[in-house]
Amino acid sequence: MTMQWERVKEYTDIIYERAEGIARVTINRPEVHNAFRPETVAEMIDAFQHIRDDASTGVVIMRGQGNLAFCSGGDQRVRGHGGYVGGDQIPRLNVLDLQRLIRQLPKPVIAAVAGYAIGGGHVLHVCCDLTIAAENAVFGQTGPKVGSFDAGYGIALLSRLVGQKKAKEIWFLCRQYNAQEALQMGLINAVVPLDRLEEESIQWAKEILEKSPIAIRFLKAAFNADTDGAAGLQQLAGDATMLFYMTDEAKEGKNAFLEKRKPDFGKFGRLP
Ligand code: S0N
Repeated sequence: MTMQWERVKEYTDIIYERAEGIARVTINRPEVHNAFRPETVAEMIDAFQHIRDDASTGVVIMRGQGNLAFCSGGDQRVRGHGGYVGGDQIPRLNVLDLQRLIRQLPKPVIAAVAGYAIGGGHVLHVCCDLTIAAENAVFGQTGPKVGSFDAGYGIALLSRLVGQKKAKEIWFLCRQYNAQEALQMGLINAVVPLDRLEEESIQWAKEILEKSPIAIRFLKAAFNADTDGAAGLQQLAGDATMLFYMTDEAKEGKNAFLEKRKPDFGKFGRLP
């Protein structure tokens, strides 16, 4: 499956490309197993915001550069007092903003995992809608080993995927799990040979692209709504409002206001 990837924007730490309705975001720091620093995350956020507004993109594939790692979490070399420190010297945990953006994006995000998805990198794949792993993939959390933890999505979503007992094992013992073990525990969707990871991810993306974008959008919001509480409901409700704005009934309200008359909602009837 040959794709003509077009670079959308130029970044330092990531590569953002698109082709045939698919956006591909690659963490490009292979020298540290694609660990993220604040600038990496800021660039990912910028790319995902662009993807949200880009009507030509329907599905995102997230991956790491090279075959050794999807992402190894926060760059421990720049972990300072209270967060990860970038060029502006401000300690941040801006990966939490990125996690929420992935959840809120009204388009599916597929994690294509080759090699390590570890620590904060593991939480990133957990936040993605689907995960396709190469046979060399390795999954796990390291927080208690390196003096950190992600008690947000890193706990809530992981528990939904694999159950509380398994999630506690993953966090308390900091073991590493291979792709087959991850598949068996419901952590990922599929395992393929490394040389088929790209092709398989694109195939899944294309199958999604054939489907109704609004149906997919509502399904993603609905899957996330109960886990994400009021923020999840806000996303689902916002989607409902978007659809409502497309109806003659909603337009009657706006037009009546602009025409300084009483709205006539009586003509629209009521469904059971
Ligand atoms: C992935 C591991 C197991 C791979 O081991 P392997 O194959 O032996 O390779 P290495 O030689 O270890 O690695 C190759 C080179 O890459 C560097 N490197 C790898 N990971 C990182 C990293 N995370 N930061 C900086 N550098 C990294 C190695 O140092 C090596 O470089 P050289 O050759 O120059 O020495 C193994 O690499 C490993 O265990 N890595 C660390 C994994 C880890 O602990 N990650 C951090 C976990 N924590 C988070 O991610 C926190 C995330 C976060 O932001 C957060 C979010 C919410 C709430 C809280 C937090 C929080 O910060 O606490």
